[in-house]
Parts: sequence; C-alpha cells; structure tokens
Amino acid sequence: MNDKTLAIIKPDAVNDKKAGEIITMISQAGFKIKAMRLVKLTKESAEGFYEIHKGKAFFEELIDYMTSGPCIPIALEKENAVEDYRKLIGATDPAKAAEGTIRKLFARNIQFNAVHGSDSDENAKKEISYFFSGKELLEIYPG
Ligand code: IDP
Ligand code: MG
Repeated sequence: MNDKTLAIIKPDAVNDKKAGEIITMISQAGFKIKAMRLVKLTKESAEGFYEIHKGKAFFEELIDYMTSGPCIPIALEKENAVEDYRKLIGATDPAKAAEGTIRKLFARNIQFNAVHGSDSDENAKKEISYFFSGKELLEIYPG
C-alpha cells in the first residue's frame, strides 16, 4: 500500500522531445513503471483531472496547456512513491526547484513545468484510476 504515484509527462515536455530523458531519470531513481500511455486530453478530461484547481486564476490556461498536445501518464511504484517522486521533480516553479530535479532541467516556468506528480497517496489512487482501468488497474492495485 501507499507505494504508487501518478506521473504525467506534460505536453510541453513531449513536444520538446524530452519524454525519453525524463523516463530515464524516473527509472534510474528507482521507480518501476507499472503502466504508461500516450493521450491527448479533451477539455472535459483535463477539467476533471484538475477539478481541485477550478476557480483559480490559472485554471483556464492550465486546461489550454494540458490539452495543447499529447501527454504521457505513467503509474509508478516505489516505496514512499509520492514523496520521493515530488522530490525528483522539484518545486512547481522551476525557478525554485532544486538543482538536478526534472523541473529544474526541463520546465520553462511555473505553468509549462514539464511534469505532474500526485500530492498524496489518496490522490495518487484517484489519479491513476483516472487514466488506467480494468485489467491494467488491477495489475497496479492487486486485490
Ligand atoms: P504541482 O503540479 O506542483 O502539484 P499545483 O499547484 O497542483 O502544482 O498546480 C497544478 C499545475 O498548474 C502546475 O503544475 C502548473 O502547470 C500550473 N500552475 C500552478 N500554479 C500556476 C501559476 O501560478 N500560474 C500558471 N500556472 C500554474
Ligand atoms: Mg498538484
């Protein structure tokens, strides 16, 4: 339990051809890829995924950004996955992200910040279920 998180390689990073390098960094940090897909989010699906940010000043531009091209949701497994993956990606704003983090290396600014990471075990499960279902989801969360 509590060893899963959802990563998304966001449209800016896919468009910048950084997906491969980012997946390598994630793998080398000890995360196991349990499931992965390439999807182009619709407005409705992006709004659903980011429901908690509805009403915030940046919500509309966040939806435009996340629907601007394909992204790559990845279900990851590792002990202490949520916290360790947030550490690997760095702060939301790359200007504040630690050296060597994914956002420090690949994000342009606080909006176009290359990757997503779940912020709690509860949200990790919700977010993984948002992109993966059926047999695939059972393999991620057996039993
Ligand atoms: P997180 O991705 O580090 O968890 P959140 O606060 O959950 O950060 O915000 C979700 C996403 O919304 C960010 O990753 C970023 O793409 C975008 N975002 C957050 N804050 C701002 C902002 O102040 N201006 C524009 N976009 C923002
Ligand atoms: Mg967040």
